[in-house]
Amino acid sequence: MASVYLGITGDIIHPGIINIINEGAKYGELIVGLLTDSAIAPHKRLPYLSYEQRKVVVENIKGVSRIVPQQEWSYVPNLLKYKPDYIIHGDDWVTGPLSKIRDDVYAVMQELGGKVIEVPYTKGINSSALAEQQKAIGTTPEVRLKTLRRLLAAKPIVRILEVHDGLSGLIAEHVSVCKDGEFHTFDGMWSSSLTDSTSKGKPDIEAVDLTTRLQGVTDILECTTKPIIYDGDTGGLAEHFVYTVRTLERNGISAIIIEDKMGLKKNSLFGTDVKQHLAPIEDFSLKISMGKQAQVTKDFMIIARLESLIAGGTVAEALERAYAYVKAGADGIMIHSKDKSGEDVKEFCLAFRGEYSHVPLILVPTTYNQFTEAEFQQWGANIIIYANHMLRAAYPAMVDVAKSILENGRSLEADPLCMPIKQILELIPGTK
Ligand code: SPV
Ligand code: MG
Repeated sequence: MASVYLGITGDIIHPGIINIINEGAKYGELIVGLLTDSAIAPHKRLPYLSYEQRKVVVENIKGVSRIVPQQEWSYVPNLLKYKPDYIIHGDDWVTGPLSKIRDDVYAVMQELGGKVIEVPYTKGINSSALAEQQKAIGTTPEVRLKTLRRLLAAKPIVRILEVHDGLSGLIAEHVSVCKDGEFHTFDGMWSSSLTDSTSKGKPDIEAVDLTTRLQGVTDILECTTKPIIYDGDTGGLAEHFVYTVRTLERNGISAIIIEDKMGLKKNSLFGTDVKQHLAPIEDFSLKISMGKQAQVTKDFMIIARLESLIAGGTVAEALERAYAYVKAGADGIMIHSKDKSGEDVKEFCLAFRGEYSHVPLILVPTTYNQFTEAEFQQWGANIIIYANHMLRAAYPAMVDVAKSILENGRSLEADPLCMPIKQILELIPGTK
């Protein structure tokens, strides 16, 4: 019997997919290459269902003979492995970002002496449009919370953008760029103490309390579905920190990052005249382990942030602390620095990776931003946080408009600097 290969995500099953399965089964034994999370995540949104859940759904569809994992975005490795007589695909790949994938499939099927079947795309329904509609419905705290760990398992680099209100949350949720045939999006959001306090006209000294900050986070939760990493400053007293952990978990926040500073906290990027004091290793380790014991879910992450390099310490000192914090239960390590060369962070990352190959490493490259995500990946980093850019972008734009109105005594000249009224009325998804 002839064999037919069909690669799918199998996350949202709709009539278009059933149609292609029915068509494929007419040609012979239908092998479904089910894309794994790590095959999908660098190119598209992470599926709602895990691989195992998707497998259960798809193997119960009439016409599917067997399921094999497709570990790569490209079909080629599986085509070479299973040597099907046919491969079937919707004709939506003729143009657009999938056309390169199509060319590769044609080349390999020719080599194998097989055929490519293209079925007309089912009009009016597709998984991406359904996923957009799903976004409008929102998500649950439980699903959102888990997503960060799933992303870490599925993607070499998890890309996080600072958000400080619903509007910036919408940007992190929806903005995408198509580059070299691939869609680039942000994977999640950073709730920054710096931008939360700055947007309230306050200094970044833990003066905005958790309850107030959570009001802002709630606005973000209401209009987004992506995971959130919360900037927990020092975490406060260990006895208070345990309550913070549970409050965040209840809200579906995926992780908190706490920094090992002591006394009045100042923002780490301030000038060198601000002396930062570090907490004793034992005290900070205890705070981490108390937080870990307090959490209710297994998915919430407590990430330890090292301020050694900010405080003028050495990479060796930072490493000593990092190892102690991992032993205390930290789910990840954020190394911070304001050195523009990035050399200290790189040295830290490479040494840390030598000791712990899997503990997530988080970087906040505000000052050493000449490096790309691909380079940070080579250093062994897993999460890159763009920690303050949405707020920093908004402020000068607003000042320019305010000045233009003052200079001209009217707002006509400021119009090109502003979003058109029509666009702002349509900005919020679902507005008609
Ligand atoms: C923040 O965004 O508030 C941070 C990161 O803590 S940094 O400002 O770089 O210290
Ligand atoms: Mg902060």
